[in-house]
Amino acid sequence: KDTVYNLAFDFGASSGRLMLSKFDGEKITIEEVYRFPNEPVKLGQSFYWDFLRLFHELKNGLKLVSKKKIKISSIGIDTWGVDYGLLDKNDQLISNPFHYRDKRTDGIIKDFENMALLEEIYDVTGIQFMEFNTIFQLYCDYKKRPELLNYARTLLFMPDLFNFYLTHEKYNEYTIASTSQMLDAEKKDWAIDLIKKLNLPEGIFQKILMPGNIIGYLTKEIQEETGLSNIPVISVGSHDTASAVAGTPIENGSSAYLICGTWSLLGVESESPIINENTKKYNFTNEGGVEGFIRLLKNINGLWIIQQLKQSWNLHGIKIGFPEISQMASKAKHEEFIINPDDKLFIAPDDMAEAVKQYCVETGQGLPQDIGDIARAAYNGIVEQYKNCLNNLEDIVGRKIDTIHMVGGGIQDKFLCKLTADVTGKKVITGPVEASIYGNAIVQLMALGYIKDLKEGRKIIKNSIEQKRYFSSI
Ligand code: LFR
Repeated sequence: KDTVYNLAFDFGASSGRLMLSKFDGEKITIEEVYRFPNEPVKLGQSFYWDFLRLFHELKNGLKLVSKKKIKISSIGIDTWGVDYGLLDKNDQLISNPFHYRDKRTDGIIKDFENMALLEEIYDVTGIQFMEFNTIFQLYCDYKKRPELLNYARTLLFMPDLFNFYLTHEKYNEYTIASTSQMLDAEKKDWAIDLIKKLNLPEGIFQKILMPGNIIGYLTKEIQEETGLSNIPVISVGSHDTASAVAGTPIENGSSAYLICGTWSLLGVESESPIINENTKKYNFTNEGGVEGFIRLLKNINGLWIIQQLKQSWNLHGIKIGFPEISQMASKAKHEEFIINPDDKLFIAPDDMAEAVKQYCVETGQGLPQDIGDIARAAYNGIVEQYKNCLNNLEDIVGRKIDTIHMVGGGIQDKFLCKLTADVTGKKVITGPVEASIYGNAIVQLMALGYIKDLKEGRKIIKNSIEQKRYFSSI
């Protein structure tokens, strides 16, 4: 069989990359073509994504591919959730998209005047309350910068925005749109009543497009600029987490997935939304998945804390990388320090190491003494969340979970994997590291008819990678 080549772009909170996926009929191998930093910009009091730079880097990646002179079958793009750009009547981008860590939504849920409406939002959307959800970002736009919404004719989430400037087609892809907290989880379409009740302009929302469809073809301008031909751009699970779940070789209903990146996303796949008192109490989310599945999961503040610890030590002149931090945490003098990663302190502190120390002191644990102690407090906090979250999940779905499939960049951290097995008491199976790339690629292959369905895609992924196992030794 001929090899099929697809391009998968995955934009993360700190970097983006373009991978070339090669499918030979049995296995998928992936090759990194281009990696670039994603450096958000503080401008005045606001925090933005540098969309123009990111689009520029996307084109740089495409130019590199075109030099390879291979026949590319399609392109798929996934990014982080919730953020969006607004276009005016001439399809011009009105403002740079805000970063979800921008502070304008701080306290918005607490201050929300209409409690009944909050209840309704959860009942209809089934989405975990987080202040950065699109619904609250738009509500801030409406309250603080109404002129912006007056000019807006189109709302596109980050992947939709890239897709639009590549193809001139406007859609809101289903999985990314679900992160907005404005989709009706049952209907898999816009919750128009909610949108009206919030006084948001319903006209800006686009047609929902399911993963696995062709969005359009590279425009003439992009073809000329990059040297590529009229390649189709495909709607993948364009929320990175949706692609990562699709790319996880889950085999049965007693397995959970745990995606370890900047965020930790822990959950199961469900045939339909589960929205009840339990999911509300535990604040679980029902995000849209590939093949119509629901991603019933909890969004946990994850390796962000470790990433920020590294940054804070590096800024203080301590040249230390992730492997050393992990190593020092595993050998910490004091193994018992622990933080609550969900505490507001850890969302966007100026200095994460100081934030961890402050938390430990304020909660009466004393002062962590060194890098090992501080890092250990963070690891303990993150893994404790995994444990609680699994308990809640078992409560919600009414069955035991015996295996956790850990995927994403974080699984290169063996201490994290082992600690997860130890603290949760579950079997941990790791791989792939590049789950979102694999998930992105198989949905393209499904759309093009090379792979039948998600199940077959996951078999191929399992066939293509090495998995590791960790067992609890406590
Ligand atoms: C992970 C992720 C999470 C989302 C967060 C913010 O990269 O997409 O799923 O909650 O980023 O968008």
